[in-house]
Amino acid sequence: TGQVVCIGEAMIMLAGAAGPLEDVATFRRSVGGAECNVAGGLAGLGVPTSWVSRLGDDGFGRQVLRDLRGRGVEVGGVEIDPQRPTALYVKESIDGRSRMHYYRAGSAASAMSPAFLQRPEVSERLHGAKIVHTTGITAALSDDTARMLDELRGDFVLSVDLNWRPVLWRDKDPEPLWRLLRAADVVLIGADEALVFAGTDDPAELHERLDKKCTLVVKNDSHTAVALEPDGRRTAVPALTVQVVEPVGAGDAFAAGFLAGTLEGLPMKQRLRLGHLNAAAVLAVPEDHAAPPSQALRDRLLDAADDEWA
Ligand code: KDG
Repeated sequence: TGQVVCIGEAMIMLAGAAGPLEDVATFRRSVGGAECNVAGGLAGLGVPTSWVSRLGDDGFGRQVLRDLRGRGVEVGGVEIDPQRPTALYVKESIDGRSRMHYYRAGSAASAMSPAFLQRPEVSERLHGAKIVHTTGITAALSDDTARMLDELRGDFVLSVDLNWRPVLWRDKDPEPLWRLLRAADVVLIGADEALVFAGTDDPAELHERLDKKCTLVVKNDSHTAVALEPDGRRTAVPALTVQVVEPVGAGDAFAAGFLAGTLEGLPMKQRLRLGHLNAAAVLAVPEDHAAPPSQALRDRLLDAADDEWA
């Protein structure tokens, strides 16, 4: 089982030609879901990784398992729900911008609860993990998943990506998400979503709001990523310049690179570079995940002088 365990919902993603959904005749199917994108990204970088979750007993669930296994992710901790379905989401592209439409209420994964963590297949994976990664999406799925995350503590580094999804929080109190963020050892946040969620995108202020206990990474899209550590150290690394095809999933790829670098014990600057490098690969494709950058490119760019980097 994995050095990293990712826990959260996978969805089948359907995407078609640009234009309003009512005009799109055919859709291409792939696999999305933030934590499973991170799991695939880590496995692609050679990190033994497990994804634990729940799926429906349906073709889409089997497709998720096949896809993740094919990308090298260990899935022995996945529970199949005989009744509830695997979730779907549809990506609509209008004027070059993607909108997500979720079909996930009452899904198999939304029934994850504290009891799910007690299943032997799940608890043994959590006990063996060095890092456990989840996101604010999982906190929003249901009261059960929010309660589950309150119990997700252990002898591992807890990594949380904010992944603020306003539609999932409509009419809901975000307090469970604040609890999760405050319990985390690593917090990853996009500057744009920080502004909406916390009312500020200032890294120092956000770190303060999280009691300065975690390593906080604030990513400002195409510009820079700033890491603040509990001891007050600050490291900033500019993003690579890339032609963006579709941005969804790039944050997950960044998280995978950053966490892989953390496990390798790389200095903070290289961790952030590996995050950017991995994100660049996903920015260049329409899917939510992509093949990892080659080892040769990694070796060259991680150690490049600052003026050769970006
Ligand atoms: O981070 C990418 C995810 O947003 C995407 O794969 C879909 O998990 C998803 C979600 O809930 O938005």
